[in-house]
Amino acid sequence: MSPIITAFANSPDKGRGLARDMQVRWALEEVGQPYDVRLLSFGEMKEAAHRALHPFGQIPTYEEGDLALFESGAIVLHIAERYKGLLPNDANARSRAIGWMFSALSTVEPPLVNFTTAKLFERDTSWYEARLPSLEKSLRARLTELSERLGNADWLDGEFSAGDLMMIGVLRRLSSSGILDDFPNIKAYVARGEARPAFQRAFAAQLAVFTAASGAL
Ligand code: GTB
Repeated sequence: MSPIITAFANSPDKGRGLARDMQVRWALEEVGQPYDVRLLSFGEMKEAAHRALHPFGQIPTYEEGDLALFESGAIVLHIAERYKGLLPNDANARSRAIGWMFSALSTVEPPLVNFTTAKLFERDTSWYEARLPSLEKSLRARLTELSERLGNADWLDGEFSAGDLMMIGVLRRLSSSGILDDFPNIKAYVARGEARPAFQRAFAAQLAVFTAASGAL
């Protein structure tokens, strides 16, 4: 039986692959594991049946036999441990790759989300003009540190790993902001990830969902 994941029936990102089922789809494509998708409306995500899988009523979830998981990072880590191709064999390199997964979600993503959320949803607040420069400063500081560590390398630590997958998944949310133009090696890193055949297949699959939903409107 193939694993089943959940995704938006009609993603607000309009098929740009920014919702977090994208990372799960990408991981499954990297390891060559077919999967099924259960599409959910916003209403269905908040119903008891889905909350039994996801306490916060969100996507993505992952079901495989009697295992049910939520949290994209935990799901990608499970896939990387269960199937070959996303974590190195060497124990120390493996731990470092997992460290990069945590770093993506807990060190790089917070300043990025603070900044993008303010830009998207908080323009009308009284504090927007005063607060945005400090949010941008924090984000740029973190990107500078990441850029210095990445240097001229293709990936963060040797071969492509689940750490890169999660990091690129986070960084892609900056693609339309123009900020990555100031960090050419990070921009090239994101493009390298997006050029991977597994990414392309995952992207096409989520875009097909959005295209079908738009046609049905
Ligand atoms: N920490 C959780 C994880 O990593 O799995 C976060 C899960 C999460 O944020 N899920 C979002 C969700 O279900 C979708 S991905 N939201 C509905 C709700 O909370 O009611 C976040 C997301 C949504 C939309 C865009 N977009 O339109 O660009 C990008 C990212």
